[in-house]
Amino acid sequence: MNEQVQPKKSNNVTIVILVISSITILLLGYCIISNIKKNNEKRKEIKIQNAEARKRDIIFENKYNLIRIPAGEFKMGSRFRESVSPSYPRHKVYLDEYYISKYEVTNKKYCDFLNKRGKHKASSTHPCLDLNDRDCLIKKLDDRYIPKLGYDNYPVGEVTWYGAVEYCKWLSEETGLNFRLPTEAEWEKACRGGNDGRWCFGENESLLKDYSWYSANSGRKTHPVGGKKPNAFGLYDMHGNVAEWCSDWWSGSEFMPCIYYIKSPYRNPQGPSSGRLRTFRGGHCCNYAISNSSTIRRSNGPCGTSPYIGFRPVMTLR
Ligand SMILES: [Ca+2]
Ligand SMILES: [Ca+2]
Repeated sequence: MNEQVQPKKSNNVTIVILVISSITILLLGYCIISNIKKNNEKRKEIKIQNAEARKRDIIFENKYNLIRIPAGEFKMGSRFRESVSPSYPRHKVYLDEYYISKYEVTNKKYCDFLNKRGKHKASSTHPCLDLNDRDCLIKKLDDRYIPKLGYDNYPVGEVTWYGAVEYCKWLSEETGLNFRLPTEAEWEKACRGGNDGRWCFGENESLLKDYSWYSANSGRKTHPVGGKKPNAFGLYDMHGNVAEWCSDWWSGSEFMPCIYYIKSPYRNPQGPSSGRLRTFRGGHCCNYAISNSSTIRRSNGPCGTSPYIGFRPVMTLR
């Protein structure tokens, strides 16, 4: 009797093991397949997002001359203490994504703004533009602001910091997008175009004439925007032509390290919280090569004007 029961028991155990193994294999298979499915869906979603972002970038570039600067880290400031500007010490900075204008703002665009506004005052005390300066390339004729003959496509100069800020506010209202002046960090990252050197193309000074209107080739005059080579991001005249207002209060004094650079926050630095002067960057058509570098920093009172200080806006999606 016993001899017959023994094989039946072992058969049952085998069946149970087989059933459990099959269920485990089925479950494992299900997990693997659903994981592959999920990964494929994620990849598809990223692909769609990237395609949409590319489409958006093309629209922004074609419609508003904006170039996207991807989020990420860069090294800000000069490697060495230099006598030309307090751009030391070099420090790491992380910036969120932003868009920046391919060109300096022109007299023609600035006239569009002034004509919509109907006056060249930012407030009762702050002018947008030093219209009475004979160097100003914009004039008022029969209540209309127009560029002086032949200067439509030249960068606007004689513009105050307030005038640059007001233009960005107007552009935001016109387009429904969020325009403002760049921070110094945004300006410098855009200027470098991924290059750690003195200029956007590296250290070879003889190449500067291809990228910049500066003392050696400008005749001490500004020139139409976009006339030289763009940097690696596709931005024109970051070195020279007109220097460009930034949003930051000024920190620094000649021959000294920049105090703000020593304690600058790592993420999206906005500059000192208060001050007397505003920063402008990039050098201009009368500056020597060394003063047209990616790190050159200067300052002026927010109501100060010069034919050689203009600006370009940035735009952020958030
Ligand atoms: Ca410039
Ligand atoms: Ca002036």
